[in-house]
Amino acid sequence: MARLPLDKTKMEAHLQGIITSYSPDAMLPLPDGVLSFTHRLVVELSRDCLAKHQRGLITETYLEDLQQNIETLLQQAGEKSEHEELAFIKELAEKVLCVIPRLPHSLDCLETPEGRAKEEQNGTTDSTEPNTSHQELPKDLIIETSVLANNDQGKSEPPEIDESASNLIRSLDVGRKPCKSHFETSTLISSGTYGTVHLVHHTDTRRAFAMKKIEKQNLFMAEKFQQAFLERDILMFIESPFIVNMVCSFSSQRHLCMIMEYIGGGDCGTLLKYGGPISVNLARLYFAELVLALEHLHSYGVVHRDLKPDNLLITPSGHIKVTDFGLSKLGLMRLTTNNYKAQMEDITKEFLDNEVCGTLEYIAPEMLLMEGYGRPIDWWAMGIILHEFLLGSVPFFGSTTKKVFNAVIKDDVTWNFDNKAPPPDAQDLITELLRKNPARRLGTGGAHEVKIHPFMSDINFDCILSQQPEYIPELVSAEDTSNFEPHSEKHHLMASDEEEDTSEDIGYTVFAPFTSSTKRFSKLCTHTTRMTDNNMEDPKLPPEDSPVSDSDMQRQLFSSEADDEKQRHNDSSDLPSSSTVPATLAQKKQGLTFTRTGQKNDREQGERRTRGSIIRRILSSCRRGLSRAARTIGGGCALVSCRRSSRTM
Ligand code: ISQ
Repeated sequence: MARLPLDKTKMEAHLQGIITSYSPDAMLPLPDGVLSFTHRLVVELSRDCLAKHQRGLITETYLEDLQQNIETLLQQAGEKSEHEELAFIKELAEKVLCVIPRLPHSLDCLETPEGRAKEEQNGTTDSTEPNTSHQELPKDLIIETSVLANNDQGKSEPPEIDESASNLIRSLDVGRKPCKSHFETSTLISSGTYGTVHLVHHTDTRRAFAMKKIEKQNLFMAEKFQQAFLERDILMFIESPFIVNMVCSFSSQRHLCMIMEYIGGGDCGTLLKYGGPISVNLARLYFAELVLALEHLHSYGVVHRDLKPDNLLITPSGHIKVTDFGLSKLGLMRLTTNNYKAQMEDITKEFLDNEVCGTLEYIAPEMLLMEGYGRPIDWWAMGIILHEFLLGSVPFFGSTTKKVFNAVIKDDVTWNFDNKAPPPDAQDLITELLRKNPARRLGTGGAHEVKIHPFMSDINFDCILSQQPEYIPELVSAEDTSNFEPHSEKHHLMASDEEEDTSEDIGYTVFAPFTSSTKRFSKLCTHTTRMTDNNMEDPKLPPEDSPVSDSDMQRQLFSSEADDEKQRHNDSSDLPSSSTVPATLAQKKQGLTFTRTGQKNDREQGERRTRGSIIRRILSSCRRGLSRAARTIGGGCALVSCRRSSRTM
């Protein structure tokens, strides 16, 4: 392919200038998750362009790709965000696009008298200096990387910002910005080293959501600080029916909080723990939905890095959504690589850091060996997950970390299970996904490799949501948490009370930009206003209604923006159909038979509704008691539980 006659020094200096001046690590994250994500991606694209240029790999096709990627990104950012900082991203994008000679903003124009005159008119003389006037933040909030690396032990800290800047940001916190008082904390759903996830209720509408809280105290290292913002940015930007939806994020006194849709069907980890392996058809469906989630994430350069059954939530209609992007990494987006064949090294060694993270049993060999890694590590995890779905256990295990490590690095998957063995095409798929060499692993060349595998031949990827899953979780209300692992009340109280008696707001200014909202949050506010204005319902009333009316709201909040995609995937409803109710998790646990009784269509008002609600609560509490008993009794469960207690690195 023809190389372009670009002035090497000029172009590289220009790109280097952009990377240095605009690096997300060198400034406070933008206070809008969508734009912050776009900002990161554009800088990553510049980084890649520079690296390719230095290696003499720039071709016309590559530049076309670059231009198309940036334009698509900007368009999507514009659709998802109404924030005025879009101008800042546009400015950055224009500077990157200067490297493409055919564009009006060619690099040369910066050096012509007209170009210079134009720059001077705009008040900028350095083409790569970010014009901070586009940002709400004062210029002194842009921090030097050195500030982030000033710790004695080599550990860096988030920046300190003076009182006046702090007051300025505080004064900008007006209007309908999300904050802690919008949500009331309820049951603890999960907890880990990262923090906790609680069921919460929106104060005005009483709608149920999930809130992930991360302790600010744990983020006083630049990498962790950036990681928390990256998780928010990914969730804010990425929209897919197979990825948990974000509503808003904010900073409370001691926590960074992310409000997401509540998905009450539990997670696949709990399902496997109590129910053992799942059927081949269900495994195929879950796996296929995961392939779509991964395809979407990878196309934006997002590598999840912690895929495991515990991070796969089951929706009320029995489909899968990926959650927990707390360890994710952002590389290069690949929206238009049809023409440009990325080199194998670009894919398999995209990240060269020596960070080994994730959950040991799911970590790919190349990461354990610190050889550089990339998107193939997610495909490796998919192989482990499919094995676990079908056999109830991971393929590489051991009683110590070292033994697991050695098994992952050296052992081959074995299939000596006789009658328990999965079908041959499933075995083949697992084997292909668990290739030790990432260059030879299925998926490394793109999700299509996995989609066309014979094990997937029954799956219609275009309307996967219209397939009826074999397992429909039982949910007695929209806020039923009994499908999740129970957490001790002591921990629950501690976790929800910890905010109470502190007047200190940790790192207010540096964490303030964490506050960000989506159009879903605006809808929630609009809904509140409408309810209050029209006096339709008392918004303070507890959610007496059936899960259906809550689900209507959920649909309004979570479906409309992804309508195109959902329609493509032909999702008729987020609720299971009332006709068939296959085995539930509770039934699997103890052979119980709880049937859903026409709740879906029962929309009558008044007394009947209140009565229904009380009955449901009684049923729910009975069920919780029985579930607990089931968990305590099951000896077999304990065995599986042992196998599933995985180590997060
Ligand atoms: C949404 N619903 C239930 C559980 C969750 C856990 C983590 C993130 C989002 C969630």
